[in-house]
Amino acid sequence: MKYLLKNGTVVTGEKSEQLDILVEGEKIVQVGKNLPSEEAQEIDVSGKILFPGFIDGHTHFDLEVAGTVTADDFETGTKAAILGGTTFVIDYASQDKGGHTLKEGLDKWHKKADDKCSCDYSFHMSIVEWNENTEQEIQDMIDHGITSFKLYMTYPAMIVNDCDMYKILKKLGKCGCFAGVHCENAGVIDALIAEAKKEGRLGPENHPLVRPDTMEAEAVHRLLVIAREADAPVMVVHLTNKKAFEEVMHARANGQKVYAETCPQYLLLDDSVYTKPDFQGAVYVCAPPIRKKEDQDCLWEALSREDIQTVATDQCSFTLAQKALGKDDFTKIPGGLPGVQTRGTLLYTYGVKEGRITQEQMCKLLSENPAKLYGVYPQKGVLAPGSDADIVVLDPEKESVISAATHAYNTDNNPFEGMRLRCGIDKVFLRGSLTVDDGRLVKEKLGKYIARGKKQM
Ligand code: DUC
Ligand code: ZN
Ligand code: ZN
Repeated sequence: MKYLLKNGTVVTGEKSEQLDILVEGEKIVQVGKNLPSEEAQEIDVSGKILFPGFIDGHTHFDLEVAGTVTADDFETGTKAAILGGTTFVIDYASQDKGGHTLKEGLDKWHKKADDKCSCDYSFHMSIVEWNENTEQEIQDMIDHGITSFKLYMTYPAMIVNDCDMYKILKKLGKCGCFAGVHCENAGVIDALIAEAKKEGRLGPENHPLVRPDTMEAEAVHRLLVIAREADAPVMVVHLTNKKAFEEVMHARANGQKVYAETCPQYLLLDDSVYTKPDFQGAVYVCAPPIRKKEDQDCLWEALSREDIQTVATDQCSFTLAQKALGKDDFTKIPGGLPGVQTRGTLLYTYGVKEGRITQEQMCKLLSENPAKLYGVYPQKGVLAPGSDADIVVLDPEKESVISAATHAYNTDNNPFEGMRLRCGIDKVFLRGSLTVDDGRLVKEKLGKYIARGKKQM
């Protein structure tokens, strides 16, 4: 199929220009002014803004958390993603503790995802322990196109000790790869949870109190000291607060290569959500927790200075019935929020339209930078000849209100419920196929596994 998208505003990380885009098969073949249509189907996109397909480098679909499984799997989750303009997700696959291989973990995640996805997909590999085979296994992952990894500094099933962390980071650094790290101080959080329980404080309003910003910042600091010793670049994933951000900036000032990711919930919500009545605070339970207004301000400023490289979602959704598993004990509430459907429209509405970031910066945060970080640039992340025709046609005039009654997730709650969107995703092309048209999903399950190269950032 050949399409000619006429007169849209084509955005890159550097500039926005009114141009035509010619798509043939899966690729963009030409970008320019007044391109002749020849036998291509012409689509008038004047007044629309064209972004490279958004890339979400942080999702959890079909993941077991706190004795239950996320409400959205790869099928429902990637439908929501593509409706929101995300054409490529990178989900976190995980090794199991107790002598299991990375390959076993990866095979498990392929089984969850293969043939079910409505957008393209890949995996980061979570490494939970080090043994004599880990170096070779990392190389095998890289050969399979898995070039980014994840380490957890919390959660009993995933936590890596400092010794293993050092060895893993050092190996990744030598390979030209890096790990995204979940930074929270597990030991102190356990102690704060024990105190809360002893005092009979069992409601969701206690969740942010037992996982304070200082304990995220401490873990970021420790990670960066270890990464320095290992001579390895790292990414702090889901960065939430000012103190943790200052640790990142401090390490950079010392010459370290540190990437940072944040998420819409940390930019747009504050910790008052945890005090909502009738157990509604449970909807917002995620780790790290949602922070304070001053932390939001810090994160927005960091985006505008380009000190944070990407905005991902940490999509990890549960129904209210699942959240109610923690009705009598907030530590049993499965942690996570849905987000893949509204990341782009929220960032455009509250970032670009409110003058906090430019649309070119939005393009870097959602498309160009993750493509470079995760080794798929310029196949993805840019609207240029030779690139995959992953194209988001955003309508800057459309208005809507986020609601669980209309969203595509398999959940009955939405953390952004009631928030106004001052734009809409009109069309999405996935490798040249029109998959979303007039805001509706018209083609499903065209997503394929994308083998990735090494970072280019
Ligand atoms: N945090 C969450 O809230 N859910 C899934 C994983 C994570 O790190
Ligand atoms: Zn995490
Ligand atoms: Zn996560």
